[in-house]
Amino acid sequence: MTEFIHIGEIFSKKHAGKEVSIRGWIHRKRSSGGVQFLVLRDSTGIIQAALKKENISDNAWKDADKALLESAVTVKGIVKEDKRAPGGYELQANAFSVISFSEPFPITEHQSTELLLDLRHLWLRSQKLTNIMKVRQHLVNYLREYFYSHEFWEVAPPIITQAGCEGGSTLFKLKYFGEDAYLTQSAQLYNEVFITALEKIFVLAPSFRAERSRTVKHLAEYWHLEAEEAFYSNQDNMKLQEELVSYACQKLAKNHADLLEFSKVKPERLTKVSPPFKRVSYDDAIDFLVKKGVKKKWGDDFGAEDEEVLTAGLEKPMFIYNYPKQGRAFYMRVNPDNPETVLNADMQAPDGHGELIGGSERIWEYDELMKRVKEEKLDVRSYQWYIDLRKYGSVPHSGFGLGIERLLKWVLNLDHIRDAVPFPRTINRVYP
Ligand code: NSS
Repeated sequence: MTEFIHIGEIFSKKHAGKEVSIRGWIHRKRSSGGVQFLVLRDSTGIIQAALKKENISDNAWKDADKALLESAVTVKGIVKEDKRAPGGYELQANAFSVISFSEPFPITEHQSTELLLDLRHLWLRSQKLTNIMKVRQHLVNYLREYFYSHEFWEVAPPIITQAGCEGGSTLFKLKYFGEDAYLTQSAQLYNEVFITALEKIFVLAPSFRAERSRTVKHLAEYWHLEAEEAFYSNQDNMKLQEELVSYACQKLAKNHADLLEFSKVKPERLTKVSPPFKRVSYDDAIDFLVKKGVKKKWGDDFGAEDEEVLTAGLEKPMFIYNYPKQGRAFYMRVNPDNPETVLNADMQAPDGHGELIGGSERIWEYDELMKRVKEEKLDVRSYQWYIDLRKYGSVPHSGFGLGIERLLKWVLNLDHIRDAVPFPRTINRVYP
């Protein structure tokens, strides 16, 4: 049995001058005289293999000649230091075989965005998307690590639900054995159940929004990292959020500068992300926009352009807190100091990358919640279990939801959120 090593290991020096076997895909190829140069790719990197006619069998030479880009192959050869080769090493092949020949690869250099999306199942292997997927895994890992090291329990709420959380207009409806149900928009209402058992919890799961808007920030299916914390105020909630996001940014900058730089992000940009983040009240944000000449009045929502003005040139995210009660979700606790507003906060990314987090203190008293459910004309039956929680040892609590793709879009400065997820679901795409 041949022992294969990963391409990445070759750059560790210890294999220099020795014979190794690798397997992967042909990334590029060219030939000159009696030598074929194959650039091979695996999950850990790329390396050039030089196949000299006199060093390999006739059949291997013919197969190498015939094999098109993206064919899966194995190569055995001697590792040679070579300053001219990318990465400083080259493989001088003495054996080559094809695992499977590729047909002509349909993606060549300059392709339209639409075609690349149609061929997403083939485009995912590109170095650009591979790198993004790697950063994504590290980012998620650090976010989880933060929670695990701060006494949070990871929970498993349902995806199919009858209790909409963020308003009816973006619910995906489905038939559940003859009953109406929805794909979840947020685990929040269930998260509020778990805190009476576990106090501090988090969940990472898909959320679904039937978003009609075609923007660079909206997906119909996204990965939602949500937390809920017993005995936390809105202030405590913001502190937790800024610590969480800073922790992940710092770790990425420290441990994965190579991946960041591959995506043209300077690690120092993320090193600067540390608590505290700027906190601006909704009232002050409106004043700020008005002073900048934007037509806004108290009670208006912030659109993408407003967010750009508010966050232009920031080095780290900021919070906007205490929004008008009108238009906010039914579960947000009313601000005792100004009942026209609620105790909530959104975390906005710099330079108009959009809202990273939405969070709030929750209504924890029965009568107040019942009043809001009725005001919003929600079907009490679907929410009875949620309202019930206020009857059995209810406590003040807060929580939030962070969109993983939004965070990754900002971290890597991506133009569009669809590249932060392998198979983007948007209003006009559910294939492949
Ligand atoms: O609607 S949110 O602002 N808030 C909630 O869903 C709360 N129920 C969460 C909670 O308190 N447990 O969404 C939270 C975040 C938001 O800040 C974005 O980062 C992300 O979820 N989000 C999205 N990402 C991608 N695409 C879409 N359509 C989207 N909608 C929200």
